[in-house]
Amino acid sequence: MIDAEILERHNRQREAAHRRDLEYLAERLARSGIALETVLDELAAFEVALPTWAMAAGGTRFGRFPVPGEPRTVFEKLEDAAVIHQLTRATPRVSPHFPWDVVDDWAALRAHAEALGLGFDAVNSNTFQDQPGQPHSYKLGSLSHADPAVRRQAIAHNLQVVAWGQELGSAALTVWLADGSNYPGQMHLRRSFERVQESLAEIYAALPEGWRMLIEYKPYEPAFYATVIQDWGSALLLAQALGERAQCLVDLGHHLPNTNIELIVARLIGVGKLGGFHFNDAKYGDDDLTAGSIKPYQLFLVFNELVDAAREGVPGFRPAYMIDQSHNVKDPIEALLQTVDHLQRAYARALLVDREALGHYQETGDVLMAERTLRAAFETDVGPLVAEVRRRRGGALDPVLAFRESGYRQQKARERSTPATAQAPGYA
Ligand code: PSV
Ligand code: MN
Repeated sequence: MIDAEILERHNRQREAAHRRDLEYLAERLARSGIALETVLDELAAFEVALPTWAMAAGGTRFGRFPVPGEPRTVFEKLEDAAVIHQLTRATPRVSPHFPWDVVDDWAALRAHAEALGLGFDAVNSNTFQDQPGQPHSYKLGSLSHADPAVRRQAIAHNLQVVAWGQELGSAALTVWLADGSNYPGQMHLRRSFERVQESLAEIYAALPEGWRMLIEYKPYEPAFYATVIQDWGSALLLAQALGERAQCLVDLGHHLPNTNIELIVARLIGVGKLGGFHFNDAKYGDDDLTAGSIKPYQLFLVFNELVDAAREGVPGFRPAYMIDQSHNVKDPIEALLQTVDHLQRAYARALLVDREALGHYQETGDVLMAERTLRAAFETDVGPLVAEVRRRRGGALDPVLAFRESGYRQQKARERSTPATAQAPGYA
């Protein structure tokens, strides 16, 4: 964790300027009939889970460039996650990925997290890589594999992941499959989907009380011709066939260019099947870039749908917010601090949308004014709002700068000897 003194000094030095910025914003919002305190309360409720797999440098299939002092174990990943939560006060949970995060002593891991003020979000299974010693290969699929023995192995892994998740106090299983085909004719398109459904049904039937299953979709990679759970339609078919506790997970990078993601979000909300998000951003495909770094307007429009649903009180609406990024060139901790800030800004802007006016313009067909209402919120500088929420909860006015001032990375570089591997870690 970062020394409380350093954090206090950081905030003290910026406090006067921050207060002036906030007062100006409060006055502007008041003119539009928006109460600052209401927005601050809503914004303070926003939480997003950190992915354990994004705490160390990611990589591409060409190489990986480790960051000095990056975490080597899940215990160290939690230490870094705790720093992110300390500075943002918005990331109280981490989402583990198995078997990457398997430990011998689950009670010790849970206690370690608790001591750091952290809990666990959805657990992720991995049937996209072969593990040492496993009898069957996932080269040609896992839950969809033509061979029932491979499917049984993949089902057993998912059940094992749920059991580990129970040890940690998690309540959701995220399933992402690399299953698919690289060439036409490789796989029976209809039957492979049926087999996934049957396999998922077995896992679903064994879910503990109170657990949800989140089904992720992805149009391509590593299967380049046809993935089995290709799109939100496929994920929705599965979720609907499985039952109430199965929902869809929207990973922002898992869409072909120009897909209208906010529309997908609206559709899933409409049928009660929006289970959660993997936030990131992309220019071309599954780029795993910092959320909001490429298409901030799209991120805002997604949050606009979320706020709209929350305000309306759509029954059963409680999406799990998670980050899924690969930090190939940025310091992972800094990138995550920046990500949380971007997410909070998108959310804050969505909170500022004048929904009554928007509804009126939609009803009366005033296209220009409807769009202008959205843009007015999007163009508001909400930086002071987000900073104020952090300050009130004991976080940093500027988390990235506070992190740099703390010297945490340099300290960890001395303490943790990083294995200088240039090996690609697989898909992120
Ligand atoms: C696949 O690209 C993915 O988005 C899935 O969520 C995986 O679990 C994650 O990345 C990490 O590999
Ligand atoms: Mn994902």
